[in-house]
Amino acid sequence: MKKHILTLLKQAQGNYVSGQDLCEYLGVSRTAVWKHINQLREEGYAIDSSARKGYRLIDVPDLLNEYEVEPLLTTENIGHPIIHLDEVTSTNIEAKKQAREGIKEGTVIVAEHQTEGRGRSGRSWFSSPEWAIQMSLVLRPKVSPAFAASITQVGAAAVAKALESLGLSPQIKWPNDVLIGGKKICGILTEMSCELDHISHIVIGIGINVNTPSFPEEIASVATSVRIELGGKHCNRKELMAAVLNAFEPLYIDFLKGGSQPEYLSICRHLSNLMGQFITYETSQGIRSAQAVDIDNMGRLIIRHEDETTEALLSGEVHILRS
Ligand code: BT5
Repeated sequence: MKKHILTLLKQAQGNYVSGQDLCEYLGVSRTAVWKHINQLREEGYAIDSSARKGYRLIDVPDLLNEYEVEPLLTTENIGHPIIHLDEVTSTNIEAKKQAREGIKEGTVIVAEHQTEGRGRSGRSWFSSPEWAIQMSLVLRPKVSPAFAASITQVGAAAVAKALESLGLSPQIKWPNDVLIGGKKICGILTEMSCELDHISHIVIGIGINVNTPSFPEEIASVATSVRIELGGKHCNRKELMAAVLNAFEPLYIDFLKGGSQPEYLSICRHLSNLMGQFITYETSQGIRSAQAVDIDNMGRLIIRHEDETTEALLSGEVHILRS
């Protein structure tokens, strides 16, 4: 109901819509309309009311809710629905919980703030309330669990495409970072629940620093935001979130088809900051070094050792050693 009222007010483009028209169009009482208008006001929508003229939308809040983002989507599945939360420990934790309860594929959980944003291997993710995008996509791909790790690359490619549409030049650091000028603008945390041959669900958590003006000291030298990279220009978070989801869907369809040259891997190879670089990576025997030479069709990083043998890394923390 609130969604319909908002749509009608937006369509009026700043003009009044009479209470009577809203009631007739929606088939509800004046009291019901008034109740929903008040709820929208509580959520941050500035709505003027006049006994004679009706209701007029004056301003919309900068929120990543379904009313603001869904109309910008061109997708069939991804982002339908969007579940918007003010504050959550971690959108991945919430998405995993809801996925276990049977939520549909394509659902996106987005929060204005995370109190315990998570990175990989127990690391933490710094979220800046109302400045960043913190969202988790719930997917149920019918592919083998062994193939699923490369889904992180679908997310990275989608974010990179969306950032390119803003005129930025992102790079992708395998397996889960998107960088600009060597600094991290986005991190991705993929978590999977599966049996041996069957994926129950995958949650892809995407954190993007959008309008964050500065970062805590511990990450200030490694982190950046869209706003910083645009020279202080404010970025519309709703449009960026929609651009990521719109880019994600066709790349994900490619992933599901499992063809030999999927677009998301071409993007990840093309934008990779590791290709040809000497890197260090962690093994159970400690840190080792090798040269990164390719990303294969399963999204694995192919590295070449000094003795010319190659190895495929499925995931892990990689650092550039020297050019
Ligand atoms: C990641 O881990 O980069 C995955 C981050 C995923 C965050 C999203 S937000 C929505 C969803 N819900 C969650 O709880 N998580 C996901 P990793 O590769 O382990 O990198 C973590 C490291 O990145 C930290 O140890 C810091 O050094 C750095 N870092 C933390 N916050 C950052 C930020 N906002 N921007 C840039 N770097 C950051």
